[in-house]
Amino acid sequence: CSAKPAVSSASNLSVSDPSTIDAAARIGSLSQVSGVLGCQWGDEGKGKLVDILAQHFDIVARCQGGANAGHTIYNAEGKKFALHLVPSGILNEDTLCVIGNGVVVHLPGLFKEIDGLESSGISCKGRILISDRAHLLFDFHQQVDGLREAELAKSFIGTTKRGIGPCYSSKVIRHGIRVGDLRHMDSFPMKLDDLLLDAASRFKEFNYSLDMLKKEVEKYKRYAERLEPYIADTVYVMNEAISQKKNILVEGGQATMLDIDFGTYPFVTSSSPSAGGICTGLGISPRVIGDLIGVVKAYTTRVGSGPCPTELFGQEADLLRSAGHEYGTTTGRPRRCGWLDIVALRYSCQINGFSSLNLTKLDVLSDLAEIKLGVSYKHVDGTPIKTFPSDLSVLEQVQVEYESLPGWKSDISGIRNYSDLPKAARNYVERIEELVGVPIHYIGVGPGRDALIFK
Ligand code: 2SA
Ligand code: GDP
Ligand code: MG
Repeated sequence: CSAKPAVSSASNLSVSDPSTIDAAARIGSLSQVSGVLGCQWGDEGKGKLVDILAQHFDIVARCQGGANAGHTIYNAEGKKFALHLVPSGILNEDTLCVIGNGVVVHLPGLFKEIDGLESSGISCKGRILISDRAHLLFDFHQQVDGLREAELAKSFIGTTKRGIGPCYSSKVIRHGIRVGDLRHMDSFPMKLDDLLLDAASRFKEFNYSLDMLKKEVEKYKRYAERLEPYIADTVYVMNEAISQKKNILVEGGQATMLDIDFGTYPFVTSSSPSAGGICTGLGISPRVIGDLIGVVKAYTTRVGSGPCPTELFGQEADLLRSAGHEYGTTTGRPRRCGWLDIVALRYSCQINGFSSLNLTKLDVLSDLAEIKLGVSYKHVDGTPIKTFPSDLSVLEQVQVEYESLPGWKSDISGIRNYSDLPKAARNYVERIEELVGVPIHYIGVGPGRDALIFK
């Protein structure tokens, strides 16, 4: 598979230095079905890359997660958009956005997002399709998320309280209500009643009344009408698009280290943000997936609880947080910050088989005299650890061995050609490539659409 032939609309990404790869050539060589996935604990800047690449893809599809995601993107005029459920392809008017079966959909949130986009002049009608197989996330799921976090007390997960875990629980226990069920409003009240009674029997703080059910049913009757034009059998849509040689870009939410299977369980999300989630969340074969781009921040951030071996504290962490504006896009929570963790990155590359990486926020490190890379882990007794530990008690106590590299101490945010980066910055990029064995093809030097170096 090869993506759409070279792309004239890449003019805002044009590159003049012949020693640097042409943006159009780089993007044009991507496979017909490609994916952008997070390598770390989320917020790597996936949305920005998806928005840039979307100009060259017919479809951008979300396959997992829900409104816990927060993808910040800027349009050509520099206007900021924070997307949660709507795929980051929405700013490109020729791109169709698909919300796949693996996503959990909170309709009040989705409509709010659509209304916000439409009031900014972004048309959504006919440009967003939602799988009839996707599960509905209700307000009560959000309430249960909060109750469960409170119950966990000190060992809380630090969820976004967007109801993600409870909704996937309803799905997995085969109790969930799907988007397609909105076409059968006769049986909807009974199904919702079952779910609410279940929550009430589990949490004494959950106040359930018939009045509550009635109000919710009335609300969903209206939503069902409004949603109808958006509902589709997206498995069919995706597979038809593939056979018609349309180009599809899959946008991952969260990231590999938050994966329900491969992340730092139980401090993870409840979906599969790694490569496997593309197939289960969209109903497409692994045989059609070509390029997978891993997005990795030049340092580490994590929001919520759980181990983060290279975490920094005090002034060092504050410096990164303020330089990188590291606050949650959905909840505004301050993100924990640390050095880039090569052990976790290597593990992430192994699981996903990335064909290339996008190193983001390199500009954020510009003021530092010295930059560290966490290159290996050791047990407290000094014995080396060869793999990324699944055992949290081991992970929480690992000793990280660091390699130190000189900083470049200059502003790189205006640079667009790789060869124009200071030598120390190129050394940092190339050392990461060497340590993980995956080429870095994209380097972020600012939040804007144009602030991307193609390598
Ligand atoms: P949840 O809500 O059940 O998925 O939370 C479980 C864990 O997954 C983490 N998680 C995230 N981590 C980083 N970014 C996310 N999206 C927002 C953003 C987060 C925000 O873009 O900034 O605004 O706070 C995201 N979504 C889930 C979460 O922190 C838990 O550790
Ligand atoms: P996502 O969830 O992976 O899409 O990332 P978020 O949008 O939650 O967080 C990434 C933040 O970094 C956003 O505010 C982006 O605008 C910003 N960003 C992305 N790439 C870069 C970059 O290369 N440099 C800088 N300074 N900011 C960036
Ligand atoms: Mg985010």
